[in-house]
Amino acid sequence: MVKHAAYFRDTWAEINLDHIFENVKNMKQHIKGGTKLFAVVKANGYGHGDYQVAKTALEAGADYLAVAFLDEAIALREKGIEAPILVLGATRPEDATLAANFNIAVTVFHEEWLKRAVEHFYGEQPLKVHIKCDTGMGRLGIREKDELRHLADQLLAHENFLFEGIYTHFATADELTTTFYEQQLERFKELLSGLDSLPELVHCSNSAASLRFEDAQFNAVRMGISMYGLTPSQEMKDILPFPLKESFSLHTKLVHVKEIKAGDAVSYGATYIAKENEWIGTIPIGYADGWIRKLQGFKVIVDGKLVPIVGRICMDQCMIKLPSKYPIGEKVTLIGENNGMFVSVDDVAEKLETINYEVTCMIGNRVPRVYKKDGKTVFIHNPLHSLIK
Ligand code: PMH
Repeated sequence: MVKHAAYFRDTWAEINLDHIFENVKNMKQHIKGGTKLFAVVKANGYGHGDYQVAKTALEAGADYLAVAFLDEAIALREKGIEAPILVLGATRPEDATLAANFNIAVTVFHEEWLKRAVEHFYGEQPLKVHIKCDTGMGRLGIREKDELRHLADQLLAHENFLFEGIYTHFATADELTTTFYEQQLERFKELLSGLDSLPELVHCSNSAASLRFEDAQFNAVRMGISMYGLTPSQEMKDILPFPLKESFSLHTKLVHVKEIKAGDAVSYGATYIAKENEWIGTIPIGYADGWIRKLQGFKVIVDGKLVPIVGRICMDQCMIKLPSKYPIGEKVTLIGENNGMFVSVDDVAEKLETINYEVTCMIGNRVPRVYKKDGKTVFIHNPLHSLIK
């Protein structure tokens, strides 16, 4: 029988599950005893893979999962995740029954939603609901105390709805100046003070606040970026209470190596012209994988050396200038470690004038995820096909 590889192009992202495990464990130890931890695995686990990250986070002590949309929650259920899941974004009231039947908690932030959900509801078990308060983010959430109180009363009056949690989200917890953060926290406390009783879960801290502020922990925190080993902001890099271990790396291999002459051009637009005889390597990754054209000129690692991407990045390939002739099949690292040299997610973010969050989310699903534990491959996820493995 022919044994197939799980993917047939030598470009892959490696996800270090031990690092995710350690980051969650460290956060669990860092927060107050008894505080629940939500592992935020929306957007395919910030590009790392929803299922493997969720499983690892739960093993490391996470109590609850959070995603952005109902589809993401259902996807986790279909993959066998039984832990509680909260949808942080908007869910259609018509889909309340579906959420309840999958035992997925949803976020509610206006009364009209509840009215319509009640009309449509025929779930076999009650729907768990968290109320979202807008204390300054200006995104989703109730802003007024009276409105909150009224919504909470309505929720409590319906036996099909279980008022399980209340939360808000910080806009600036990752900034060294804390004025706006403090205003939001005060606003949240003020809103809570209007309720006769609090639900089981009160939560407002993202990674930044969980790492920095004990007074915002209430009885649960929501850990996203730091679970993946990335700092919530560059400002926070020097004040982290424990080291975060980066878990995402990106690799490919040389598929063509050639010597071009002085004056020869490389790639679309013929914008790169060799100044002398140069060794050019072609790597099979391009903008369709999320390695976008703005990364032209950025450095990748070959044999522990930083080498530049030359010429325009194509849809599926790009070219690099090698210091000398290298064999086809030589490993090229775009993010992560290669022979003692390291390019971090933050380095890529800096080049792209963006944040680390965006970088790992950008690497598309054409790039298979290879999961590592104790240095060994434990799972390969390639959503393109199932010829395995
Ligand atoms: N809670 C909510 C409601 C969120 O939107 C996010 C991240 C988190 C928790 C986790 O935050 P952390 O990754 O900083 O720990 N949401 C987003 C977002 O909407 N854009 O970037 C991050």
